[in-house]
Amino acid sequence: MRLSRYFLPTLRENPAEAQIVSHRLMLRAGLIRQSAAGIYSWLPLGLRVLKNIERIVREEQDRSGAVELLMPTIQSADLWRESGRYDAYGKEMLRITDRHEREMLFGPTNEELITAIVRDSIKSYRDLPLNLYHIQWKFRDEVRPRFGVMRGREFLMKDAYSFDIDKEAARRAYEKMFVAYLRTYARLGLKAIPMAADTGPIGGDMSHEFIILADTGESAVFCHGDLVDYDILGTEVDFDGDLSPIIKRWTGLYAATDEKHDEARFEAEVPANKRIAARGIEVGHIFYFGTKYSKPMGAVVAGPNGESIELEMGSYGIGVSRLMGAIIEASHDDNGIIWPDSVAPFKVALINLKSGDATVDGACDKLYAALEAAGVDVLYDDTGERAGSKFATADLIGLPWQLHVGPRGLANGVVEVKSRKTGERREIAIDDVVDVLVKA
Ligand code: 5CA
Repeated sequence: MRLSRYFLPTLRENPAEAQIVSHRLMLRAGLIRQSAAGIYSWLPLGLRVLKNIERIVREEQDRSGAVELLMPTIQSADLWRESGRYDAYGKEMLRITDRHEREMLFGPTNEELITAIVRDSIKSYRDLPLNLYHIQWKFRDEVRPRFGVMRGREFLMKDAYSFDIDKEAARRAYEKMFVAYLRTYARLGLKAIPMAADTGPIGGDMSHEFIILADTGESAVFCHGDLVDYDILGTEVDFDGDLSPIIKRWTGLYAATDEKHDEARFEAEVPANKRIAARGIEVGHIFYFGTKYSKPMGAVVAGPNGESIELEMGSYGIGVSRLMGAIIEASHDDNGIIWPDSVAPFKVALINLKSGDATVDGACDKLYAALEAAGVDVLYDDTGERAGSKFATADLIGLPWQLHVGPRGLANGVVEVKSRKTGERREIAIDDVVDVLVKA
């Protein structure tokens, strides 16, 4: 992509309304714009990151055996009356009346709708287990939307719903999601710690929140320090096999959110030098709630002996749009964002240090074409801005690699490659640079 033909409205100054670094950087780097309190437009660069996060979330859901579908944003109030949550949900639910005076709502979550779909579609225990998910916009009329996409009113969530014949099968479904979540966050370049959590309006009796430690997080959390260094990507995972050793490892050490915290246990189980009492960002939340929805909604199947069995259910959420803020909180410096490779909107910022100079323009055009041909995503800064301003923009938007091309280097047959993460700069022969960046 040529920057001259792109839409990247960056801001030089810190926007006054943004209190935390991720919100400031998302506005400054031209990723989002607010359209109303807690409601954002995703500008082209932000949308590319959002799609990348979504892709990784999807790949890991699919790998674990969950199946994607897409449910609508607008739901019927009648459905929510079946579970009793229409009145219980309160002011957070955005209620809408259509032209026929029918009561509708903008979905804050989807337990009722998915339960109705499954209830009306499957009749036998042979159709189980089943885990269905979608990635869809939600609306919650939060009292205090804040911190940009961290606590939005409209936000993108991945929500999965598992249906099983008994508790044991439901526990397996829960474990699969637990491990899929660990893999998802690790691939996003994040250290997320699963912590025992409260179930709130979703309900149920087993629940974990996945927490990124960050001073700007809204939750107070407590955990054993060793959990921070646990690594899932080095572990072989067989989703059809026994996942309990992985679950035991991650739940064997103390980790709890504020609501579940037990100070006496914390002090007894965690040595003083390993105690972490910190703040965190909740990037995912999983629940097992048995028959809480299947019972009132009549979601049953015939068991092996023809008996009627209420489905055992769980639900599993990932805050897809919130994750973008969390990634930035975890990965930035004074100059801007530092995207992990896996979600970066482009891999390379190609910077023409002297636009208008025929030799430099020619070399940049060639490199741009060669990189694109090699499958490398490049944002080519071909604008007439000064070099200093181009460097600042490249640092702000945080692409993993910068390729600086100027007359002095070209005279010696070299270009400069800079790593955004380490700041390290290397001169590389112009003929080798495409290869180097493909492999980087
Ligand atoms: N139905 C269940 C699981 S599918 C559910 O709704 N769970 S939840 O309420 O915990 O939300 C799931 C995830 O969505 C949270 O862990 C959080 O990462 C994200 N989330 C929740 N509220 C917001 C919000 N207002 N803004 C941004 N992300 C949010």
